[in-house]
Amino acid sequence: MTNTSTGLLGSRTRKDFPILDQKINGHPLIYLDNAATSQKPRTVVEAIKSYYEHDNANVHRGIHELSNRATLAYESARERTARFVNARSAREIVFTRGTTESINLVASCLAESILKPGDKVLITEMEHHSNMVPWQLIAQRTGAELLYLPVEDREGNLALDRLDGMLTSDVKIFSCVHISNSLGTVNPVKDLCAKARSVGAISIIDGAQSVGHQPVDVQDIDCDFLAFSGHKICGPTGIGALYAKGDLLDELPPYHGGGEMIAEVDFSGSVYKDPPHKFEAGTVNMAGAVGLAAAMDYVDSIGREVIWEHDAKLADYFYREISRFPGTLLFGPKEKRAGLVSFFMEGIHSHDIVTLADQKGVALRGGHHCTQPLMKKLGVSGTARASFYFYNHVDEIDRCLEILERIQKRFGDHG
Ligand code: 7TS
Repeated sequence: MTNTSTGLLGSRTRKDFPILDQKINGHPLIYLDNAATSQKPRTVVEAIKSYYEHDNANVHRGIHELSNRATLAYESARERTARFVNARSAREIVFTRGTTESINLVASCLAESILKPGDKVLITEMEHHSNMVPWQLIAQRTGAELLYLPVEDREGNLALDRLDGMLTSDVKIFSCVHISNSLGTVNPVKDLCAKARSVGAISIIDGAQSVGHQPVDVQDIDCDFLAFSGHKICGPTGIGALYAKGDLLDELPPYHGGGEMIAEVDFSGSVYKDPPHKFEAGTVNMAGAVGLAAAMDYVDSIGREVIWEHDAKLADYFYREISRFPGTLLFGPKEKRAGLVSFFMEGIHSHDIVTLADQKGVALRGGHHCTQPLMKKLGVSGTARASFYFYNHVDEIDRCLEILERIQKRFGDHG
């Protein structure tokens, strides 16, 4: 593969990521575990440092200069986040700890307000545990039934021909991953949300793997809720968001009770603030929000169309090359995949692949990727996964493939 198209972006952005410039086990680090978490550019680290060095105070509570600055920084980050996903208003953005908390929040609040025994919640077999276990808990709590739209085969497509039969008027909630973290499947979320709407179901999209990798427009997708994490899009850990369409948040009960989410408290009860603050109890993650906004500025300065094209090219190349290895099973779509590839080498446990690759400086991920039921259905205990981001260079992919080939020859059943 030529170096030009996919090499330039990798070379241009690398200097912004000091962490990438190091040796692991005596070899240059090749970081291909971006689906788990991305690395952070200097601008994000600097923004957080500057916040703590100049502006830190608790938001909303204090009427003093630092508190005002902290409040402004926090609320500006909310505006920035709204723009990042093209929400109509910052009122539609609740800050959370990340995708997991966003989904738990919406699941818990919706359960209380709309679910009754016999209602159905439809998710898919390719959900990350964080979009599965909360619904299992909700089903137990409410007596609602949890249904799973099947995944057809190793190519990782949803059985869309089954959707109409499953999406009946009893389905009150439909929740689906945008991009699968273990398969690389890109689901047709706009169509899926339209179908959900047609039976009156609320739609929720898990955007953990999509928002930092391609343009995501909540108005275009027309979902009711979208969840995502900051740390996968160059931002810090411990911050993420839940987008909620229009005034949907007005109809939900609070999630956590505590300071910051109330307008007035009495011994007999409390009056809550308006959304989104009603859903942000306790001291919020100001520094995280500042870092998240800096991350969004950084990612958009590159352009998510460009990132998408770059990641997809690397993934296509990796997929094509590794498919030539004997005894190696590939997961996820052959075409139109996101920037990651999952694979299984006969005779080698995925954890051993990761450990052996690490000895040569390559960071991969192995295991069930928090999609254990899916792995079981596809007949493996886990896979090894290489996941890419814009700072990866095609030379790194070549080096990784070379190392994997050696591992496969030495330890695989077909070596
Ligand atoms: N949904 C998807 C699709 C994910 O990929 C992940 C994390 C989550 C939800 C949870 O995000 P969190 O930030 O709340 O933890 N995925 C992975 C992964 O693939 N490897 O490590 C974490």
